[in-house]
This record gives sequence, C-alpha cells and structure tokens, in this order.
Amino acid sequence: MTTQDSHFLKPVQAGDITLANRVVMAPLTRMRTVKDNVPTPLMATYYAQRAGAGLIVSEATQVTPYGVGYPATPGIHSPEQVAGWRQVTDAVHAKGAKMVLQLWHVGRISHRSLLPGGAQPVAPSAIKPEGGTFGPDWKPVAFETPRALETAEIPALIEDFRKGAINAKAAGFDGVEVHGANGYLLDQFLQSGSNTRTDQYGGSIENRARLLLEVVDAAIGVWGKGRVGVRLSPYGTFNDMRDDDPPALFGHVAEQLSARGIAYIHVIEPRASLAGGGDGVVEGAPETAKLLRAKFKGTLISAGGYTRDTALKALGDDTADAIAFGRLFIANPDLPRRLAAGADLNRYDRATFYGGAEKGYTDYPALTA
Ligand code: 8OZ
Repeated sequence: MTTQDSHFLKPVQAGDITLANRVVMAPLTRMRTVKDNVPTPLMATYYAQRAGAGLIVSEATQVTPYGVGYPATPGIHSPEQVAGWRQVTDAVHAKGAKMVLQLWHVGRISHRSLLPGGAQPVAPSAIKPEGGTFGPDWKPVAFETPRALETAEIPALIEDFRKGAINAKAAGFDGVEVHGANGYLLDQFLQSGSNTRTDQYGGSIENRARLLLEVVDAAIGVWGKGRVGVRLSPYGTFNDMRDDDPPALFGHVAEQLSARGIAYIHVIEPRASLAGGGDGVVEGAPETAKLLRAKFKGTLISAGGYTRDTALKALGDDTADAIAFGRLFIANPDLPRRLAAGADLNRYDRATFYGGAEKGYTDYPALTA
C-alpha cells in the first residue's frame, strides 16, 4: 500500500462519532421496504454487508406519513418502523460500524396517491415542480401544485422531525443526518426558486434558512450537537431546484451550522445533481465542498460521482475529511477495502437501483481473498 492509499483508511472524528476510515456510504433510496414503510431483514443484510464503511448514512427516511414521495421508502414515525430499523442497527453494530439515520420530508416532491387520505402535498409555496414520481402501484404520476404551509403549521412540522430524531435513538442509531438537499422540503424552503413566502420563513436568506436551522436545533436537543449532521446540495438542479445566489445562501447556512458545532456537513457536488439518474453538469458551478469548507469549521463529507482517483485527490488536498460513495457502494459491499487496495470494482446495474428484492441489492460479490 502506498502512502496515498492510506488516506482512505485513516480514522476521522465527526463530532462525537469516530469513523474508522474516510469512506462513507452515501444515503441511497432503494425502495425495498414492506407494507407501511417498515424496514426489512433483507435491509439489515444489505447494510451489514457494507459495514466496512467509516460511516453508513441510511437511505432517506420519512419523519411523517405526509412526507412520503415514492413507494416503499422507509419511515421512522411508527413503532413497527423503529423495530425494523433496530434489526438494521443491531446487524451493523455487530460488525463494528457506525450508522446515522437520514431524517426526510419530501414536501412538494410527492403526489396525493402517496399521502394519507389523498392529502395534497405541502411546500413553502404553491409552486409545482417539473417532473413526476411513482404512485403506490409504481405507475408514473406527475407532480401536482402543492399547498403552501401556513406559518402556524411550522411548529408541528419541526415536531415531526424532533420525533423522528427521538425514534432514531430508540432504533439504535449513532446519530441523525438532516436531509437539507436534493429539492426536498427543507431545501425547498432554502432556495428562492421554490420559496416565495412573505412570513419569517421566506424572503431574506436568514428567513429561508430558518426552518432548516430550527429542525437542526430540534435534532441537537435530542442527540447533542456532536451526533447531528446536515446534507446540502448547493447548485443542484435535481427536483427542479434553483436559487438566485447559492454562495450567499449556502455560505450563511454553513456559517450557522458551524456556530452550532454539529458533527459534520455532507455536501453534494452539483456534477451529481441528477441523483440516481446519472451525472449532470451545472454550468458555472464552483466546487461546493471548497465553497463551504471556508465557512464550516467542522468535519466535511463530500459526495458526488467520486472515483478512486478523485477521492484520493480530495482527501489529499484537504478538500474534504471523508468521501461518500453511492453507486460504487451499491455494487461493492466491501468498497473501502477495494479502494484502499486499488482492487477492481464491480459495475453497478442501474435497473435494480429502485424496488425489487435481493437482485442488485444483496447479491453483489465481495472480494474473496
Ligand atoms: C433518487 C430517487 C429517489 C429519492 C435524494 C432521497 O436524492 C433521494 C432520492 C434519490 O436525496
């Protein structure tokens, strides 16, 4: 092993969480839960196979049945879901890994067929995003115009996230990651293209960042600052997002999170802004890990289409403290070991990313020798 290769294997601290290495498993929506959004024993197998990661971030997990945007994604609001997740964290901890739960509300990235009683999706403002999702029967459905949340509804929303954080503790996680990225509810509040509110949650950058920060404060109240992370995607265009001044907005958010001393920020590079759909290119966008590194004093995890070489470079020049891998971790359960050794990687099969069972999920081989 060369000195460079050992970058991957150096431990790193993220607040109160000690990562055994710098290879993080990114949150990955796989849509394989059973009835009522309950995690399954197969999910425990899948995550435990990937316990070589310095940190596993769970797939995005709804804090309320009104925050669902796709079929078969997990929740963290019912006792059955907590019990399901407990099997996952027990399996992961038995192999010595650390795992945080990603707290999620999709906001307008939904459809009434996915919500209790056919409720209308909610958002900061009544602005319909382009595109669509899948209904409970997995048939494509177009996004609808969401209902703008009343100011008086916001405390209950924060309470949903707080309960999610409490339930994550009961389920045995090592902390929580607040999903502030990829065009879901908290990102919808952050960015000017989806937030035209005139109350204290809209308008100025301070106002648009308020909900995210109040949710983070609620999570800190449950876990302590050293076990709360936040995921952000400046310049990302997935889910029809845009903002008038990303450096100012996300700079403010990073400074505020830095002042709170949270465990880490997890930043997605805009080159990966099409999420599972492939790599996108956002014209004129800077390297966002560098942009936010200057504003956030704690641990920084960078994600977004990294290869072995680009990850080594980012770790070597201190762009990031750890690198999160998504697609490569889907196909390579023992990814940290393979990266450190410079071993060949299995190729991923995009057709099995979402839905289904073992195929393309728990049947990718690890190295044998
Ligand atoms: C791809 C498909 C469905 C959801 C994200 C939770 O982008 C997701 C997601 C990605 O954060």
